[in-house]
Amino acid sequence: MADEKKAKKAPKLADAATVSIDPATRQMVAHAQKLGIETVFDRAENMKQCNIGVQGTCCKNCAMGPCRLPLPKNGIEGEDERKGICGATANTIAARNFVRMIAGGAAAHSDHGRAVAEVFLSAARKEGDYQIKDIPKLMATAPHLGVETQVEVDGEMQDRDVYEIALEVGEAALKEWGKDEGELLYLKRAPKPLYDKWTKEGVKPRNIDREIVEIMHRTHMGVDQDYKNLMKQGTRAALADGWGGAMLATDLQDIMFGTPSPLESEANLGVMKEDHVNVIVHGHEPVLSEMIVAASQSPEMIALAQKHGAKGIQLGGICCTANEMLQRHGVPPAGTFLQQELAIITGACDAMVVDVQCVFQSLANVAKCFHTHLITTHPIAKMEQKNVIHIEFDEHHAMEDAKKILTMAIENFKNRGSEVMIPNYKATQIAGFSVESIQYHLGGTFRGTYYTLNDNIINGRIRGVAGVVGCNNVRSKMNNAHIEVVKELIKNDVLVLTTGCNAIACAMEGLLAPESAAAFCGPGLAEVCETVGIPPVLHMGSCVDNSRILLAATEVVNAGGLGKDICDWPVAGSAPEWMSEKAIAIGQYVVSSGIYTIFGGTLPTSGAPVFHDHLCKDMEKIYGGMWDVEPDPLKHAHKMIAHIDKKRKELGIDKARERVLMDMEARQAIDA
Ligand code: NFS
Ligand code: SF4
Repeated sequence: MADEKKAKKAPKLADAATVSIDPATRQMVAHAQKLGIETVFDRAENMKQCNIGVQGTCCKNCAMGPCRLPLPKNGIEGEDERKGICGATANTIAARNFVRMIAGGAAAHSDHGRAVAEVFLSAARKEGDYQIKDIPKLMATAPHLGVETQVEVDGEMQDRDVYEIALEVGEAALKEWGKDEGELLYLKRAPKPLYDKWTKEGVKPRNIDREIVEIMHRTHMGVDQDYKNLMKQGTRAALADGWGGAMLATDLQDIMFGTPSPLESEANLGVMKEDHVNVIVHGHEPVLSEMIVAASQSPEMIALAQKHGAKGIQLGGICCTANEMLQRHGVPPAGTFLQQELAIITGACDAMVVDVQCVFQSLANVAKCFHTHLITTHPIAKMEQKNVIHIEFDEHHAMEDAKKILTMAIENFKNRGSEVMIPNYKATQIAGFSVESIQYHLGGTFRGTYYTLNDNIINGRIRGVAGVVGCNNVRSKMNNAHIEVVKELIKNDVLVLTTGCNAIACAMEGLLAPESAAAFCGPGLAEVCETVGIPPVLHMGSCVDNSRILLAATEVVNAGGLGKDICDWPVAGSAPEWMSEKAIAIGQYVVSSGIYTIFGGTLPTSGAPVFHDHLCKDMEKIYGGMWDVEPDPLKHAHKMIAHIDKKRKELGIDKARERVLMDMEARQAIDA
């Protein structure tokens, strides 16, 4: 009897048939359940979300609490009298939590940037295995960091030595994290009216680290208790991310590893190969993955793989490392954030190598059921489980480390069990659209400009542009919102720029193939895509590469004809399935750069309606951009389209679109 009482209830299982719109994921979740291996989808069934946390109104910033302030069932009548033990209001608590999420996100992106800057410096000093590859990008970046690219010799200007420039660029970049005076240098890359707004509001970041630390101070028990003032600091730290840490990460990575330009690849778990050594690289900093790519292409490693009975080495990526390896080398993503466990459950993953961010600790438990080596590589990201191997990756002997890791994977090939199941699903994609390559593609001229893009927006063939980005979240059907939102946008002639796990989701659904223009687009966008030869959804990289979207938005302003600031032209942002603190940091820097930004799922502000309105209404008056939230994908897309149409009207280009559509109808009638 006692034993019976003690016997635990069996955990619930997810319904494999409905976890995702992706067939590979459904197949693998069912397979995992058959093998008795638990995945994130099953755990979500057994872990109920806390309703107060979802509302953003739980405070545990001191040991008198936690204090919980849920919205009363019938809403709030009259004055909101909810308060914590110290008297903190729901607005204060939600705002403190929100800006702490910004701090977490900005810290993650920016610490990634700092690590890249440190490796960059060692490359500039010719110390390690990394080089300065993209000299034009170095030359273009240097002036933004106050570094001269030319020097006067005998009255004539001459180019300076590349490595000398790189050294100064690296030093100037690193200073951005902790300089003791001034403001972030990249802020001046924004359109002047935006820069002036930041000045007027007093939100220009001084240095990256300081803004994050100040959030931790202000949100300590009993400091800043005014949600508007808290959000000013939230904005400052978010801008330090978007126009600081993340943008520096992108620029320095491009200089070291090459600026992406379009290339063809594939996506989804089906990129793994049964007769190859499969190495999955998961995480975020390309410093690691660049070396693994290089090592995997070395004749020595390929020969070793063949000696061990494999045909070769197949790399695959998960999360933003996938996007980094894809955009520069065409290495195919094996999946998004929610597919990380599934890559191991194929039974064909000989090693999974991880660095930082978005890595499930459950990978260790899953790896235990297979032969897979799970290898952590970063000093700040280890796992407690005993089966995890830690090989610390160091830029000074990066190639050696990469070869060591690959050798372990190769030697593990023979240990695969009988349970190998690689789902037979993958799609073709074109990825790697940087600001520079879009300029080239859409410009169509020798020098390239954004004028052609602007022209097509003005004449109405392209209704507007949307950045659709961000994570998967197990609380909704995987990829469903991503794909519905993107499809609805392109159907309505909105060109989509994508990064992060949305980019991988779009690739898996074939939206990044040029053929998707004819299949899914409205007539205007289809015409432009077919003429220029681009897909209607442009893969712009990883999440730190959202900085590319900021700069592309700025290029549009600079090309002319669409207003003087980012908030003037028809552009919107979206994260349909967000989950990470990084998404909140990105959301806030996009909003305070003037862009209407809508999230799917829920926002942790719903329990504090006044604070919520500050984000969704007041922000527009201050920065021209604002937050919004809408879980229904179709409504979500149409809110973005409504914003785009509002901006077209304000610019006086709403009629042009009607004319274009009428012309098209006439032409189609003749064709028919
Ligand atoms: Ni972005 Fe990249 Fe994916 Fe979300 Fe995680 S991988 S940094 S945080 S889950 S998009
Ligand atoms: Fe409660 Fe105030 Fe302490 Fe937060 S800081 S836990 S609201 S007493």
